[in-house]
Amino acid sequence: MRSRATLPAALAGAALLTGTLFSTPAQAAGGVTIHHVWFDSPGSDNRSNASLNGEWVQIKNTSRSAVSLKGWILKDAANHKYVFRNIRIGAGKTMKVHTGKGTDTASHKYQNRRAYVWNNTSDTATLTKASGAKVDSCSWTTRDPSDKWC
Ligand SMILES: [Ca+2]
Ligand SMILES: [Ca+2]
Repeated sequence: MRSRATLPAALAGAALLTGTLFSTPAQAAGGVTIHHVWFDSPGSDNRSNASLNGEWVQIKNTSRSAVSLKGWILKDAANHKYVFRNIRIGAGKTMKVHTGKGTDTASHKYQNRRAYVWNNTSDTATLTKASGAKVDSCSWTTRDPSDKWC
């Protein structure tokens, strides 16, 4: 029993060590993903600012170092774009990009829109670098509830 339990732990340790040894600077610089999307704002979509801000895309930096998001773009399938300012996302940190108006903080950004951007029926959120190079995307349909873990 005891020896069985130690084997997976040992393997996990080896995998962790391997990951550390073979991690390159290029890999450390990447790792920003679309983590969670709340595409159907809670309650009726009445276009109030609170409702607009109940619609958001959360990104996450899964790498071990901060990543500059300067000029990066978050867009929907219809090409409505949100361009990130000269900001960084810390290692392991998440950041929500809300649809409505608000004052940006480290972990909450606001598109300052007066209309919803993420379709409730189906849509795709795409994150690209300033160059247009795709970083990540996440799609959903009516099969998903009000949100999608990507
Ligand atoms: Ca929506
Ligand atoms: Ca709704």
